[in-house]
Amino acid sequence: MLRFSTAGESHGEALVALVSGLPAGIPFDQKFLDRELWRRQQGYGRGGRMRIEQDRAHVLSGVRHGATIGAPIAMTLANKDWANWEELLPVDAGDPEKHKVVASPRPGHADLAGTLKYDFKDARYVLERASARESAARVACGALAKMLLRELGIAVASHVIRVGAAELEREVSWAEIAEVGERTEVLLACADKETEGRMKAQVDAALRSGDTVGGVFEVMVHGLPPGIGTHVNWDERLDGLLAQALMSLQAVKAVELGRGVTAASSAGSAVHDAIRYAGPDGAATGTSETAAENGSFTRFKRERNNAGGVEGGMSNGEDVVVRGYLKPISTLRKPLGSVSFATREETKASYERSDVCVVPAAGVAGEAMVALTVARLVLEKFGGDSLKELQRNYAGYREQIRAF
Ligand code: EPS
Repeated sequence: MLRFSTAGESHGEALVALVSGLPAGIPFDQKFLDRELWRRQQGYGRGGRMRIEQDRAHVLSGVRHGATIGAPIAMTLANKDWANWEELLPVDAGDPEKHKVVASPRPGHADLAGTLKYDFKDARYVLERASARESAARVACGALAKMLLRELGIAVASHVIRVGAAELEREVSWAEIAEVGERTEVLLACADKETEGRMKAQVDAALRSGDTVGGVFEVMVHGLPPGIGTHVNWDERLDGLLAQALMSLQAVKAVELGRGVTAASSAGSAVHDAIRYAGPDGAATGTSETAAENGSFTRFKRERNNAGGVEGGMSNGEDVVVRGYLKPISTLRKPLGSVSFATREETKASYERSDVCVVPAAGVAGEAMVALTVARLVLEKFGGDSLKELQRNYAGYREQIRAF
């Protein structure tokens, strides 16, 4: 089974990522891995921290001579900011005078519930691990999952479709979304430039007023065959697993698959995607971009994809489309009311350096979570200790569904 875990605090020495269950023989691509980490650090509205960090994954194990060897892959990502925190957050007791105590919990952050639960007097210990800095380690794990998926012709990309009140109002193609991931300068990672300008204005307004903004990112999986995930058990459904994967990201408060939200208020005929048959020679007759490109999967076609590529807890051969809705960052320059841990008096919530908008970064972390989820299910279905064995099994299944 593909498993991954992370360790590390936001201002500790390093983040640690551990991935096990990947087959041997996957070409390892350090440049790609570091570019994924770079992408997560971009975006208009990030705080001062991103000028300090330059994330790079240092692989300790599981990769030799440029390919995976089937053994667990351990990686570290150094926190450059550690140099400024070494004395404030040491592993040993250190000097209590130097501790940077977070004395009044921030509404919306993990501060209050975490201090109550772990019996701390200082929310610092909670926020250090609750911080979205942890998502950098997930992106490193997700990059490995993408390296596997691309050997099967499966790609994952994301873009931002809403920042505050500014929303993308037109359909965009897979090619446009994939292009967002290729950019060398990232503003708000929206496929549409005009919308991106309106999104920037939302961030500027929040910056001016000492506030923060949330938004929505969309992750797409392209080239996934039908039958990944299953309807037979609740905890093996692709839709449920994607929902958990995205909801587990810091600040994500809702997840939507395809047209899930508007479907709830629409007629069935307007929601479900009619099925067509392409004929015995299998020529793709669907008009949607996905049907044309994925024509080689089966002879059954769709002309739209309101389902977001998942029906009955399984992929159906169309692009998987899943969205993460982010609440605004909870650290506010104009803080909301809170209570001092020490005096129990009402006061303002603590403030420290933070971001104003992180939707593009969350989109990259979302890609990683989706890639890890899909890779896990692909490996469960097709197995294989080596990439070659996996590819053989995969080709056999493709032949089977093509002939159906
Ligand atoms: C975060 C607060 C900020 C963000 C951080 C998440 O960090 P700092 O307090 O050091 O300025 O920049 O995000 C990252 C460090 C990152 O790599 O994404 C928080 O409180 O969650």
